[in-house]
Amino acid sequence: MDYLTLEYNGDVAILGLNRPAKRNAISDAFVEELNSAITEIEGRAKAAVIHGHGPHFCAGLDLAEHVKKTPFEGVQGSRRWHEVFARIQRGKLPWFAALHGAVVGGGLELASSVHVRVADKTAFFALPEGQRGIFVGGGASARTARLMGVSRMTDLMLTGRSVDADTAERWGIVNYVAAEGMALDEAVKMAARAATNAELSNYAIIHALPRINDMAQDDGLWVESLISSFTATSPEAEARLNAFLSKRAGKVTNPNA
Ligand code: 1HE
Repeated sequence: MDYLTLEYNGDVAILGLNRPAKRNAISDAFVEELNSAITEIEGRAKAAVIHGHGPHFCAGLDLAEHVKKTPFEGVQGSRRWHEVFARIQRGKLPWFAALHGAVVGGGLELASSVHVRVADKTAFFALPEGQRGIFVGGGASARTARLMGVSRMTDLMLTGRSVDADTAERWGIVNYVAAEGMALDEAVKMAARAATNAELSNYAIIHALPRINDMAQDDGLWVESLISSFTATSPEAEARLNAFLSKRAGKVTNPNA
């Protein structure tokens, strides 16, 4: 692989963006490699973590490649990002991101397609598309706007400002802030825990929650009841429920204990 590293820690795939000289800027070939890596990971892992090599997570779209494209090539490129990132957001596995340094433009769009984001203290977030004379094209208007809200995203895009990790956590862009250099460790630990959940539950969590969030409430409740009964009647659910009832499974812990 030219642009990625891939290793496994038990059931967790650890996928590294590996074009540090260009700040992990994403070219067409990079997107295709990501697509192939997702296929491989889905065949082997139960959870995955994405992170960036070098000083930054990702500088977004490869602007040197983009500047040479026609408008139609640009649309096709954007649609390909949508297809490949959708395989992360609505694929087989829970995905976690470990973020540091610049998480900007398409880098933030990639991070927005995973399910749980951990940023270290060095991370900063921006959508500089307006300053570059373009618009978001890797899913930010649909995904990132749902994380931070349209008003905050409009502000980021119009002003071109960056926000730090603590602000990103307050805005809902990231779920956790870790000490400098610790985001990957934390994300791998969380992914390893998620990998021990029932596969069907993880699948329902990543597929049903965002869809139900987009539905009318009454429709969402109806869909929830069907998924709830479907998952509960699986043999794995029966085994896990009986394990708890016979005191063979862990209890829920008090975070302050
Ligand atoms: C790049 C890119 C890139 C760096 N495409 N080559 N994204 C942006 O507008 C962000 C543009 N990048 C930056 O603002 C900075 O590079 C960073 C803050 C991310 C990092 O700064 P720094 O000082 O660590 O690195 P650098 O010196 O700016 O860049 C190192 C090299 O990476 C340099 O190339 P070199 O040959 O001169 O060494 C840069 O040109 C190159 N580089 N970023 C191409 N993005 C599907 S739609 C998505 C729309 C978007 O993502 S728009 C936002 C694009």
